[in-house]
Amino acid sequence: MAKAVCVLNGEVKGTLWFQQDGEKGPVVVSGEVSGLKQGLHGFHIHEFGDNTNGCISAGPHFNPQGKDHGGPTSDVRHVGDLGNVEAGSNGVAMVSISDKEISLFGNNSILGRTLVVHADPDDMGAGGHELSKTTGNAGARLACGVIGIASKK
Ligand SMILES: [Cu+2]
Ligand SMILES: [Zn+2]
Repeated sequence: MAKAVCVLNGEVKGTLWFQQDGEKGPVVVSGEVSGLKQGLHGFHIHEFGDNTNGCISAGPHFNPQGKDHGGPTSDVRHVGDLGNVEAGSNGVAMVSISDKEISLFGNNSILGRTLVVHADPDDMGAGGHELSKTTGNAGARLACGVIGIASKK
């Protein structure tokens, strides 16, 4: 079992865990994000593990195959497109995602890259906005954190 972790820092807080059973298995993402406005918030892996200029220096969505933006179940998507998390009226989003594109191994590895939570919903490429095919028009980057190798405990 490979395991990674990300601590989000910014206007909202959170800790997310990534677990993968074997190199080909899906990655299960779990944890929570708190301090959010109620509703949907874009949730992506961005290309760089660089936070020197805050979440901006994380760069674009992780997209090793040069595809258009989409949603997690779209045929056409960035590897980093994990869709949205949804916060309740208490501002907390409980995250429970199983994704077949991201990996902790090989070309699609998310280790050393940045997880970003956005201010607005990700339209999964279908919003018709000029940004729909690149970012899902998910708005500002509320918080981010670099994904690192977790201890075994
Ligand atoms: Cu993003
Ligand atoms: Zn994307």
